[in-house]
Amino acid sequence: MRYGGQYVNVSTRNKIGIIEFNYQQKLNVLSKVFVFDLVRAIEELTCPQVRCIIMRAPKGAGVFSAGHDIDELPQPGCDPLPYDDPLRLLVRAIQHCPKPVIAMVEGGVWGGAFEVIMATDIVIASSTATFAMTAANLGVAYNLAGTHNLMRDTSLHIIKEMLFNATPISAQRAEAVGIVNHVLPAAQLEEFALAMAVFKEELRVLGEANTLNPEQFERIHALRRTAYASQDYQEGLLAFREKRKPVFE
Ligand code: LCV
Repeated sequence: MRYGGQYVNVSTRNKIGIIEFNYQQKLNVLSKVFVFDLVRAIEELTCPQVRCIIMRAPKGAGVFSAGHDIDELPQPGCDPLPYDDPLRLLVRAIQHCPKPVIAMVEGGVWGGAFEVIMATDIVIASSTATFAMTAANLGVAYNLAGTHNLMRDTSLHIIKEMLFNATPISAQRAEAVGIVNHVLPAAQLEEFALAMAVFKEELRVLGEANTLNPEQFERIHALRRTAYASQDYQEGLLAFREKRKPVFE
């Protein structure tokens, strides 16, 4: 049984659905077109014949995903990362998928892609994988819903360190702090991930039990709009395109 869109290769093996990224030409950045194919693949694999879903980059990938497509980031002054932003759509599709989703990680995981793998149920990484939250390099705060998810899913100290430093941590460090379930040599990754297939909806609903009140939400959103309207955000985008370190005010 094979599905697939232009940017994903989807197959099934022993009742396990495998979504392999096919967007290396842009380092698997979470562009609208790529996310559309990923979400559709998850929907198509949410069927009786499939017990569990694995998401992966191609074998040997140096970059699992370079995160949000910076070319598609909101322009200054408009609401940052609205509800229907591709990154938000993909995270919700994974969280709401009734099948267990395993992230099988080789290569670097950057920015929004880190939240994507944290939205999955189990993370298995090769020993050379790395994980980085790099919003600070663009002069912005990571998006509100994403930060809330990460604070719920990871140690607050670790998330603060990753957000403040905006530099990659190793697979070994990620395993030690509970971000990654297992670290294996790349050659053993596929066999291990396939062997691990697993109840989910109850844990998802309970995990979302704590909420923000409207005033708290508005206050945080006002702060975020300030960041996105800032000169630093402009400088962050420009520095990235000019391949130089940003000089923030
Ligand atoms: C568009 C890209 C990207 C990219 N978008 O190859 O976390 S938040 O809040 O910031 C959130 C909004 C978010 O997720 O933002 C994105 C966070 N991602 C990053 O900070 C990763 C940025 N990319 C890199 O650091 C490097 O590209 C890595 C280390 C991933 C790969 O380095 P490498 O030397 O192998 P290049 O840097 O040369 O990139 C190859 C091409 O991909 C583009 C990049 O601009 C370059 O394009 P050109 O060949 O046209 O110069 N590219 C890389 N990442 N996220 N485009």
